[in-house]
Order: sequence, then C-alpha cells, then structure tokens
Amino acid sequence: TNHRFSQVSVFSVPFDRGAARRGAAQGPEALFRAGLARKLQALGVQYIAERLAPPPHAKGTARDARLKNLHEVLAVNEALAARIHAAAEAGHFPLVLGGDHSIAIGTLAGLTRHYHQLGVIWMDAHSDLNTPDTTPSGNIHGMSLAVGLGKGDARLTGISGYGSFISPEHVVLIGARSLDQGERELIRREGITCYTMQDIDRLGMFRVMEESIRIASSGTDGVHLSFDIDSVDPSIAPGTGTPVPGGLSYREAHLALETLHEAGILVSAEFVESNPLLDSGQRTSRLLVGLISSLLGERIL
Ligand code: B3U
Ligand code: MN
Ligand code: MN
Repeated sequence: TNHRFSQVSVFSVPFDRGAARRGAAQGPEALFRAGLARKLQALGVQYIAERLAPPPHAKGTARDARLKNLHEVLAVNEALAARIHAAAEAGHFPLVLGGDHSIAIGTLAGLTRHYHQLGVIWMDAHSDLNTPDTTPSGNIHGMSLAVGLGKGDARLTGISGYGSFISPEHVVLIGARSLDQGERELIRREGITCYTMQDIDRLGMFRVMEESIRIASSGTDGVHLSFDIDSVDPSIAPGTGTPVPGGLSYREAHLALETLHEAGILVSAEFVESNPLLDSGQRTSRLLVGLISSLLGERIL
C-alpha cells in the first residue's frame, strides 16, 4: 500500500472489553480462518504475524460506569502502543486486526510517538469522540478518537506511547450516521472534517476519498486508516456489535480502500469491530479479507 515499507507487521488484538458485547476478541482468528494468510501470500505481501496476549481480568479495582473495564483497556493498549512503535521504528507497516475500537488508543499512541504529525482517516458509522463526560454508555470503544486528540480521562491520554496528539485539522471521518450530541459539538468546535453518509450520497465516494486523502496528508508525515466494519451496511456486514442501517455499499467500501492504496499515503491501518459471534456464517470475515486485499493492492484488472 506504500512503497516505503519493506514489510507488513500484522498484529492480532483479541480484545473486546472496550465494547458492550463480547465476541470481537475472536475477530482476528476469524479473519485467518476466512483465508487472510493465503490472500496476503497471493498478493506477494511480505509479512510477519504476531498476536497480543489478552489482558488478565482486573479484579478488585474500582468500577467506573463512565469508563467500563478501564484497567483492561489500559493494559492492552500499553502493550499495543509499544509493539506499534517498535514496528514503525523498524520501517514496517503495522496492520492491526481487532478487537473492538478501543484498541485504536494503543495504535495511535504507538504511531504518534514515531510520526509527529499523524493524519487519520476514520471510517465508522460512529465518531468515537465521546469523553467520560459525554458518553451515553461508558464503553471506551466510543472514546478512542477523542483520546487520540488528547481529550478524555488522563489515564487514557497518558498511555506511555503518546508522543504527541493528533491535530483536529488532520482528522477525517467517513461514513458517520450515528453521532451523540457531545460528539457533534466536539466536531464543530474542533473543526474536524466529517463526511457523513449524506455527503457520500451527494458527492460520491471517489470525490469523498480524494478530498479525505488531501486533507489527511497535507502537513502530515504519515496517514493512519482506522476502519470500523460498522461503516459498511449491516446487510452485507452483519457481524458487528453496534450495526447502524444506511452504511457503505460493497463497492463504496472497496473503492475507498482501492483509492487509498493508489494514493500511497498510508503508514498504518487497523480493521476493528468484526464480531464472529454475531456474523452470519463467515460473511463479515470474508468481506473484511477482501477489503484488506483491496487496501494492499489487489486489482480487478
Ligand atoms: N456513540 C455510542 C455508541 C457507539 C460508539 N461506538 C460504537 N458504539 N461502536 C457510545 O457508546 O459512545
Ligand atoms: Mn468505532
Ligand atoms: Mn462504529
């Protein structure tokens, strides 16, 4: 996806305690069962695969209804940040497989320690811009982009990997259709670019991607793609914990990743919120293997 990289480092992160529903922890193995390794080999991608250890259950720690499972979230993201940072330093392209979207906290922490002006393209039905003050659920997967911007609980923004926070002008949201009031206010206040599903309907996906690529790459030293599978319509991607109708079509999702491949701007990518326990057969896992292949250069002709 970018000629600068000699190798892809695939990180499986079997973690789902940032979400309300269990099962996303089994997302990475389901992708391998759906043929991910074969696909990478067929594309000629040089890769090494590593799996993070699931964090032990934090027992006896105080429960905070506005930051559910905080200690487990901190533990997995501390470990992930260190691994991502090491991969970036080694000149590798990290490909992170979730897991729920709270693992973006560790990915962004590790990346921003290496890339000091990181651009972020966040494809998601949601914006994950809640803080403990605005969250309707207490689930930390709804807060990870806010943490990347330096907003929220100090234990999360203080994860040891963070070298700098992302600047709002380098963030682009794509596919949004379920925002909380506090998130809308943060998007307006910070001037974050947000292409809602309505914008995609009106402008077309190719134009949205061209603009997103320009915004995320201007004045940055690398762009990270954070891809939540719930950006895609639940009729074709049912295996996810918080499906929202009215999402990206099969071709819109592929076109987005094909366009990102051609642009050659990415330094890292993550694919999250695939929940095999909620999938119908391997539909969502297979779709994801295809989407990852498009990002890594699979072509129609
Ligand atoms: N915005 C809601 C719902 C949500 C966010 N991310 C997901 N769901 N997957 C929240 O809980 O913060
Ligand atoms: Mn998300
Ligand atoms: Mn989402």
